Amino acid sequence: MDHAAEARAVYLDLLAVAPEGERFVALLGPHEPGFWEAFQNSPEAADRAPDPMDRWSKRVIGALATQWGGSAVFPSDGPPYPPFIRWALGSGQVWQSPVGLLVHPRQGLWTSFRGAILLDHAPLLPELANPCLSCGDQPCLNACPVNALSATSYDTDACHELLSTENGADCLNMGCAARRACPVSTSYGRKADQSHFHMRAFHPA
Ligand code: B12
Ligand code: SF4
Ligand code: SF4
Repeated sequence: MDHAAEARAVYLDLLAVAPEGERFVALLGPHEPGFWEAFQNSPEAADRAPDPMDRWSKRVIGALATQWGGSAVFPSDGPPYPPFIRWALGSGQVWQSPVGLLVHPRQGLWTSFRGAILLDHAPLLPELANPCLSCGDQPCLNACPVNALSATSYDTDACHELLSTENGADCLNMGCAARRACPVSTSYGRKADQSHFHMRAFHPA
């Protein structure tokens, strides 16, 4: 099996590969359908200890790293945080969208990373095109009710302020409206429950 297929077997998508010095970094994100159910049925989701999804990622990506002869790195290992954004932009398979967030042709603005694996070899991936270049209306730009997102900034105060009100229930329950507005996001099939889980981590009750 190739690396992309091995990742999918554990509900992860090999989203991008970038050079890192003499080595290569393989970036892994949730693969839907299947990721959310696999996580929900995991021992980490059941044990009620903190950070279940990070612990799921460490177990599953740690095992893949051993299988592939590499070493695993995780986005929340910090500060200082590992440069996931630089790696993603250096891959030629993920781009910065007009609202600042990263966009991937399979996941749209739902793009996110559960971890990465540093390798001595580069897994081959098919070439992909930046979806924003052929997106006429760019609906992500007008979706945030408080205009918190732009190409160069993210106003977290304005975002939290909205999430604290009734008008923020939509973002809190379904996930960020800008991320949802992207037509590529819509075709990815991410469950609202997963978005709610992350929004609650970002904006606790
Ligand atoms: C710290 C952090 C945050 C902090 C940022 C605090 C700040 N502004 O100072 C907070 C808690 C606010 C945050 C929030 C979110 N984050 Co964040 N965050 C990170 C993290 C762990 C480190 C970034 C960092 O400091 N790098 C070091 C500095 C030197 O580099 P930098 O490029 O200048 O970093 C800046 C950007 O990363 C930016 N940023 C961080 N998160 C987000 C989210 C958005 C929407 C935007 C526009 C910018 C942004 O803030 C950083 C500091 O200025 C990265 C993972 C990583 N290792 O990179 C994820 C990461 C950037 N976050 C991510 C996500 C998805 C989110 C959320 C959308 C998740 C959620 N729903 O809960 C939320 C935003 C809420 C929403 N509107 O939906 C994804 C981005 C994916 C993408 N498509 O672009 C990453 C890559 C994590 C991942 N596992 O995939 N995040
Ligand atoms: S809505 Fe269009 S412009 Fe915005 S991130 Fe999605 S594809 Fe790109
Ligand atoms: S979560 Fe809602 S308020 Fe926050 S940036 Fe996204 S659309 Fe705007």
